[in-house]
Amino acid sequence: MNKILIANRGEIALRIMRSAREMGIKTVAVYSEADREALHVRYADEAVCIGPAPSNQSYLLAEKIIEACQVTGAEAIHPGYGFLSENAAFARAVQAAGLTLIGPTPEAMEVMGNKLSAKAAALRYNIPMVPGTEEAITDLEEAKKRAVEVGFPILIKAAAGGGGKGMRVVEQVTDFEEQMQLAVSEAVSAFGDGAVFIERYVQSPRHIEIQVLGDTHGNIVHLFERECSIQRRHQKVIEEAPSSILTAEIRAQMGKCAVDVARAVNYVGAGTVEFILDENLDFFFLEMNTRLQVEHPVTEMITGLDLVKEQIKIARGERLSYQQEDLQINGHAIELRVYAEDPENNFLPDIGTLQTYNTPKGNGVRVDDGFEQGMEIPIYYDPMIAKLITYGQTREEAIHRMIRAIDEYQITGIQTTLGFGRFVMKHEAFTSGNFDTHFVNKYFNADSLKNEEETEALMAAIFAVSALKKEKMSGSIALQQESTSNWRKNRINK
Ligand code: MV4
Repeated sequence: MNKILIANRGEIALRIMRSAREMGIKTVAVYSEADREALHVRYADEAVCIGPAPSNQSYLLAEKIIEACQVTGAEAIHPGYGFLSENAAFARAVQAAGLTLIGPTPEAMEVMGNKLSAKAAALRYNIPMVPGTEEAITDLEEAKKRAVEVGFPILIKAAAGGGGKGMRVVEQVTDFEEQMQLAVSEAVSAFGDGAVFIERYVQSPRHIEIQVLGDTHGNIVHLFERECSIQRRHQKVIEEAPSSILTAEIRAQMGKCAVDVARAVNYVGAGTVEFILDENLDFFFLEMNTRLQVEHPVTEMITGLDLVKEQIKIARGERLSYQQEDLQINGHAIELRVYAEDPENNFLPDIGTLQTYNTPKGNGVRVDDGFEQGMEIPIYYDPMIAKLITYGQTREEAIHRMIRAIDEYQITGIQTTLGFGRFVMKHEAFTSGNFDTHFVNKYFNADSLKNEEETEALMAAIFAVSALKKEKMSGSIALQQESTSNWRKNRINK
């Protein structure tokens, strides 16, 4: 494999290219008209424009991407996450064109792309699952009987949904019929597939996922867990590895289950098996994501592996160079997704130019980003600016390092989730490890960042006054002080 094409943009395209370059592999970028000046285009050895800004006219066009391979002589495609990364039809088209997809087989994508077929595959290996229906609901009365058996509240899920889309909580049996009809028509319009099923609703779950790697020789290992319980509206904001709640025993059990789920579809490549953990520390399989995930860096930090290099080696047909017993957790890592969103305004996406953009540096800090100062955040794509990852020997050290890194991060021109990250890092529920997926709703509101801002504003005022005093004493020092007070002012915008 001498040359690979990266069918993605932003931080993940850069991140993949960096690993490829370290392996002596040439890289080809593809880009839309909105990304002409993007860093991933500049970083690649070659770049091909594949269409206008909207992703359905560029990054989602399978033919354009395959054509770009043929034009440049790229032999393999890394799809990153999102876009075409879990599209079985794309995986088939890549194969048919005589190219290699750095990822799982189309068959594995298909089975895991539907929650009911995913559960059916997992059932063959006796994986714990939330009580509910194992098939799509066809008979309303039968379903209602099952719901009563399972016990309310229950959750209606769309088989074709994923990542929280198409879910509905039903509190009591008298609401069942109405909610069921709404769920089906929603599923039809959102996914073109009205298949729905029910599960008992786990009220205060923690979201824990296991990273797996499978090679083309039938070897499958897991790389332990990531916890992603701090999310809002099904969008993860903070992830960490390991989880603060798992015991070594549960970790081993979950790991084994994840490997079995992967084995059920002869999984090849990097994948993630998602579980929820209830108050009794019982865990249940939910779904499998057949791609490299946004939050993969925390796993890299605690295992010392480069997941993209592993993916490439697997795609080249190499065997995994380690067994499960060789792998261990070292230290603790936390990731904060820095979104161009305003936490004080219901996390509304914020658009604009990165007037100031300075990333934190130093020991144990990793920033995966795709922007530079002066660049505009395009409105066409995901509003994630960067991933800020900190590593420490202990969870406490990783948290303190995250706070330090957030304080160093300077972004002006747009609102970001940095201040929200600081709020979480300092919150007792998070530091004690006593939290669940309802953290944001339970503890965070628009006023949560107010106190912090007032302190910062006060500090800025003190700086300004002292600058003014010094200005009276000497004109030359005043200039220096003025820049300090500006920096303070910028910090308030975070
Ligand atoms: C659940 C659940 C509770 N009970 N299933 C959300 C994402 C998708 N992968 C599955 N998800 C969930 N499935 C049962 N039976 C809780 C979640 C869930 C969640 C639900 C509501 C609000 C936020 C959530 C965050 C993580 C998981």
